[in-house]
Amino acid sequence: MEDKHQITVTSPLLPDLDEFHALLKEIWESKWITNNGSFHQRLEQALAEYLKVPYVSLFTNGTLPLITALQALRITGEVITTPYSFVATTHSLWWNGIKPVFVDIDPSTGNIDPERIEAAITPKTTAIMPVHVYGKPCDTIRIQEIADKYGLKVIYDAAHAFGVEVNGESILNAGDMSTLSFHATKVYNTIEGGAMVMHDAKTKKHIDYLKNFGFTGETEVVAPGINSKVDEMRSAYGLLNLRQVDDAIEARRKVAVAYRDALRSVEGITFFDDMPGVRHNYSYFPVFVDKEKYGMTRDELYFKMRESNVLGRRYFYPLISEFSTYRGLPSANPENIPNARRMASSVICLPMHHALTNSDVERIIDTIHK
Ligand code: T4K
Repeated sequence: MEDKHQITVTSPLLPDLDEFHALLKEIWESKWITNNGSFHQRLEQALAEYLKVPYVSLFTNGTLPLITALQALRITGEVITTPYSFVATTHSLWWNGIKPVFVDIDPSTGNIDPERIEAAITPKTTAIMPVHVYGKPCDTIRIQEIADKYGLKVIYDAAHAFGVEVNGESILNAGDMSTLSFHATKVYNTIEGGAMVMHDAKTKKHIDYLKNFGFTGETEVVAPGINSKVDEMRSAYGLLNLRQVDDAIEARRKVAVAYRDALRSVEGITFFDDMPGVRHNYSYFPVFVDKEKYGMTRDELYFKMRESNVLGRRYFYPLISEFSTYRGLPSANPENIPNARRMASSVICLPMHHALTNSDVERIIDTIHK
């Protein structure tokens, strides 16, 4: 009988249960379960080494470091960002009372188009918040040039960019700060989790205060902080997952190669190729459907795939600028963001994770070939 099990867009990387159990036993015996425990400290250190960055501060998800980075840098007024992302990017601005200003994307990468940033700068602009969408690196050099020229801060939403390097250097070192998501659906996960990457010890200390209500000691609070402390169980889980993340990325790379080999000849289906000098993490595999050439709309293909139990996802449709909270903003005007609209209306992210089998990949490709 034909196997039609569900193939989901992703599947979490899970540590070995016996190894995790052994660490849980250690935590139980120590009776120290949260508040900067030893596993928490070890994970921050291990991540800084793995990611080739000077400092990492763990957070309980990928949204709170965005909100906290804006607080720490005292960003106000207007921030230039992309509509082509997960809604948390723009929400972090809204939670800080900042007005998002959407700038269109570069269709060759899906990332904010640096050449359109200057036109969106006003006297109220204080920062740029780009996103390395699907883990594809933004043009960080050009963005920094513009930021320096206008005296703006740059906070990268690097939720998708775990382990991504350009010419051997971590993409997370760009800008003033970068944030990561370690959600279950990401290349590297701590179930729920996230992190902020910063350049110096002073900032790391300040951020560590902010994620602990602003406490600097038992009786002193220096800022209106938040609670985003990661517990010992998730930290131990994260240490175990870090050991297998390279194998997971390699497994993902093989899936990407198989997709590209099979889909390059399909008229009306396009995708991104690897960028020279970049260590990709293959966090997502978006394909773009041209309805004239493919003979079917994106949604027709999407629902046809679902009928075969192949559950791709339309990340990022609708655009953030189309949600009710944001669509009244002047920069949400569809005429301002034609490339983002085109991408959002043509994208399907194919299933992409470490545990896909060859027959899964064949089944997925078949649904597109048919
Ligand atoms: N910035 C960017 C650019 C982001 O993409 C995100 C999050 C953030 C910031 C914020 O970071 P976090 O605060 O979330 O850490 C997912 C994730 O919830 C979200 O983390 C992610 N981006 C976003 C792009 O996707 P959903 O609602 O699409 O996930 P869900 O629950 O539908 O899961 C998708 C598939 O994954 C399921 O069909 C099966 C599989 N799955 C999922 C979970 C949760 C599993 O197999 N096991 C699981 O436990 O949002």
